[in-house]
Amino acid sequence: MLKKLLIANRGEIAVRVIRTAKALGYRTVAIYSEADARALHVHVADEAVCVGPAQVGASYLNVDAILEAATKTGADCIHPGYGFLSENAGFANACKNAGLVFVGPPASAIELMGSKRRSKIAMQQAGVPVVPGYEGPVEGNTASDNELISAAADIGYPLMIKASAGGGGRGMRLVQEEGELADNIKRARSEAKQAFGDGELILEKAVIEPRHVEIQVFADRHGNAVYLGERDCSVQRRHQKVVEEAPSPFVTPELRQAMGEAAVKAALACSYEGAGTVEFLVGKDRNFYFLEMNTRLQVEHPVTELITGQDLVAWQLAVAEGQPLPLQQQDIQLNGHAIEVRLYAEDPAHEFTPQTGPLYSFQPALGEGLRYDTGVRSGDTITPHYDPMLAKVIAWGQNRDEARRRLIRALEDTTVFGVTTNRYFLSRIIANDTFGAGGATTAFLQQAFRDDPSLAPFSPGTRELALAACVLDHGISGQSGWSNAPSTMTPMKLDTGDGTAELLVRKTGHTVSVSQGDSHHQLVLESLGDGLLCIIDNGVRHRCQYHREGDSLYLQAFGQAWAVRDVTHQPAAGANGAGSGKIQASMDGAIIDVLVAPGETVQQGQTLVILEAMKMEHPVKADRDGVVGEVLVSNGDQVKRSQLLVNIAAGEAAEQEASA
Ligand code: MV4
Repeated sequence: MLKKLLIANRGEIAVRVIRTAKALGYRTVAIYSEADARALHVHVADEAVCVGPAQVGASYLNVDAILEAATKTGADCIHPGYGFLSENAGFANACKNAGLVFVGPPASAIELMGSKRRSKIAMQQAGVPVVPGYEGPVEGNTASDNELISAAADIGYPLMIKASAGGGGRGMRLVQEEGELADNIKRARSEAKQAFGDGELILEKAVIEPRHVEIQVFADRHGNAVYLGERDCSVQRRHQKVVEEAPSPFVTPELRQAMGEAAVKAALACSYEGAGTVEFLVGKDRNFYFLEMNTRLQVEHPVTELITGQDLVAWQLAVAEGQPLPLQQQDIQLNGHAIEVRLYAEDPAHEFTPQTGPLYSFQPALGEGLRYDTGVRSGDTITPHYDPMLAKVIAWGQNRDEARRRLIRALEDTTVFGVTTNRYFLSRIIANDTFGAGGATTAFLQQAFRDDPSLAPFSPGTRELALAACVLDHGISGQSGWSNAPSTMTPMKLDTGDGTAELLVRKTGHTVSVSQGDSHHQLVLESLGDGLLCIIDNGVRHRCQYHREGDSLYLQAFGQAWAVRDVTHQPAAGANGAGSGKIQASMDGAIIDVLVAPGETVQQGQTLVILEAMKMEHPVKADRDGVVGEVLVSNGDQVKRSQLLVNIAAGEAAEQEASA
């Protein structure tokens, strides 16, 4: 019988695990980095131990400090969550050696599934369908370039080269024809050596426009294994999952059973224990192929929980205690449909750049069939140290359309003020016709969704600016009531992020008339208070939510969110809205490309360097026209947020313009 669980993770998954552990009567211990001292997961745990400074490597990956925290608090088991140490065989072993129960599979299973080459060979031997390809000799050495080249002739094209140690799309290359093969093998090998310290490669026939369907499995130490249906995670962006749902709209009952039985075979073949996910590619013809097995509880486990009515963390703890699985296969029933989206602090209009800063207000919209898994609350700060996921928003319905409608509603009513989010992007995906018809493959976002308006910056129009002016005007005048005497036209300047809007505002009683050049809009303000207000626009009442923070105003209405800063009383900005030319890093990261040199003439908006942060590439752009002065970084440099990267001086052209 286990009594005290240490959660070796942070954020929403730590909170999620603690919730079930407490419900089952465990005492809970959180760990945290210095940056997370006030985080929600620390707050909800019974006890918490600091395991080091903000950097991931120095805290949430610090095995010695984590084991010491367990010893010090008397924990008898460790839940690794996902990411961090969750699929680290060395950590699973270290727990065991320290007399602690690792809530997860045996180290041997983690290790096997960490190798594409070895896992594919093992799965093939167990009778699990794998993508036709070449894994090299069963025993012994890694395949040489020449062995791979001769194997490719039998596989045919297009084919994929994959790093054996890779995963989640890393170390993967698509080869269209024989002429491109040798060169790609060389590059893939050196990249894999660089990235994973292991140049081992495999080849696979490419499955065209596949769906990503994964099976949730569970196994206990008594030799039982079951599957709990599938999750469809086809909607991805650069190998990051965006939407996950269960069941898959593409999977028939027959296919579900066949895939489920194959996944159970996979678990039994590696003496699995606990929660696991077997990933498959599914072709248009509904053939399915083993891809990899994830030996952890996954981010998207809630959709499986909602359609099975089971608590997977409770199952994990039961299995870790040595109990048999709570249910047998015939007792596992699927009910209704669940869809999850990952709500991120990121900017879809600027290559999904992660956003950092204060989260002034976060109000999840609760309601029938809705679940939020989150690790943040109003008042927290989103830091550059970790993944900027704010919450998983999960909707359940009797059927897929009901789940979709509830999820769209939840996204529309959720407010996040302070950081830009992908909220609108997510609701547009769920509302999309191709997605609605169940037709989204892994190519969906790149194909059907490329020109969606949610990928462009939202420019508030006169109606949106009039609403902002109403709220700001009320605040500035500091009146508690409204005067019916007509006021004079008041000029107002609002910084909308991509320019300054100049408005004329006239207030008469509750009616506000706003002019922006030739454009006019009249609104009636019905009530105001506590961040919620009602406005009447052309006879229709609209709900509006807002948050005021100094000169800044964050707004959400008409299905959109936007922010303005009141700059009415501030001196004018530089000409053409040009910046200072001092280009800084917007977040901590690594420089992976430098595209300009000193003396080069650049234009506002031109990409200067590429910054890699949180597994994504971010172009850093010129904020003015001019000539590059200094370039203060080079390829491979680690940089801190706000660090100066490039200096741009006003060039000849810019000077001439200014003097003209
Ligand atoms: C493939 C494939 C097509 N054929 N393998 C990408 C992530 C990694 N887990 C495997 N991936 C793929 N492997 C063969 N033989 C296409 C992908 C793929 C993909 C897979 C799942 C979800 C999204 C994807 C997006 C692009 C490519």
